Amino acid sequence: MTQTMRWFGPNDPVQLRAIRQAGATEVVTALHEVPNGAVWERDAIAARKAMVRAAGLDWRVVESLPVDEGIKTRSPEWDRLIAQYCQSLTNLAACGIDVVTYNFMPLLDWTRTDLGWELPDGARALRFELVALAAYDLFILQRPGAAESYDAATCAAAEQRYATMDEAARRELERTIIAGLPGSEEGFTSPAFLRAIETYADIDAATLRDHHVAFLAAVCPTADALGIRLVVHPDDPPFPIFGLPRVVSTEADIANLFARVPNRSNGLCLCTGSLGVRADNDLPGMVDRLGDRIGFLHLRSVQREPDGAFHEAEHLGGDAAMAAIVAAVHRLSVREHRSIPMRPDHGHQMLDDLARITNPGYSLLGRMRGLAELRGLERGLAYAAG
Ligand code: CS2
Ligand code: MN
Repeated sequence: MTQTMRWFGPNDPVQLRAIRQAGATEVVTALHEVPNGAVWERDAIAARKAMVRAAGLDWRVVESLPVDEGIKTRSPEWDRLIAQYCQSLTNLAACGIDVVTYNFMPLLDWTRTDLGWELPDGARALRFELVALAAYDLFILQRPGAAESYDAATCAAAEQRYATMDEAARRELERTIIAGLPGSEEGFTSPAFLRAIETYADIDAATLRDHHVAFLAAVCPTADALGIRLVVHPDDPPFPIFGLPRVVSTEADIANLFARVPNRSNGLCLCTGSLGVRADNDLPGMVDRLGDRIGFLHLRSVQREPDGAFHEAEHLGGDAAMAAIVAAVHRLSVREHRSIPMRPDHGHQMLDDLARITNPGYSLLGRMRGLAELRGLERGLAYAAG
């Protein structure tokens, strides 16, 4: 595997030098300052790449080139937005980028309800509780029809939870869920979020799948010609939230996408943390079966909890069978003679980072620990395999 770390650009509190010292050889990054949908200019890409190179690292994987909402909803702007997406791909290829990550989740990217959940050892993890999400949805957002999205027990627990929260806790929950986590392109206020949800009123899962296929059918020929792999990041969490469809949550979803758009450039960013929330996703099996489509790996683990909750576990702990996953990746790399870029996707906030301002999930020390463990695991498996 090619060891990378995510870097949020010049404003990231984690410096390139630190990423290099952590042992990564490349960063994955994006022009976060460019508004959604706008073209990434060649000069700007080249300048960012030069900055990364000057620090002794490389940049070959983009995370993410965001897909504008107008593409997901097939708005009248669709043709223009597709042309702009293709132009960005062309500019990226000219600067030596060969993998471009995106996701197709409506409105929200990854979603959590607690950004600083204390673990027994004092480190902090990201956590998702369905009951807390429902409390926000039902009683703070007050989304019409929200009650239909949850079973009776969850609604009752959410009502109780809401009643125990003071005003500050309610605002904090609202901020955590919709203000925009690092890497997501948009943040909302609750009224704006409600209006945005309305734009999906006529878009069910089947329609969103069609829109995803239409997007790929339009951009993959360009990506094929440029030698770029477009890799879709799965839904996080991998089920519908706020009544919005999510269509990249299971192996069947992903296999269906490859069947409908067979182009070579149509690929996957296999995120074990996102997919691993569902017990019915067989992660090592997905590496085996989807292998040649995998262009990028996000390696982390989650611990599933009762009542639809989960938290982010240590990279080699939790529910993801990480040794089996990395063993499958090793077999794939040998079979295809390639080194697949990977990154530790999130890490615990720990040690000196507990006292620092950090991007939730993206503090340095927890990711450095994760990267070191994953690197050691791969090295050991490769040695054992001869
Ligand atoms: C990332 C996602 O932080 C994360 O969980 O894996 O934000 C990812 O970058 C996007 O979904 C990809 O478009
Ligand atoms: Mn991920």
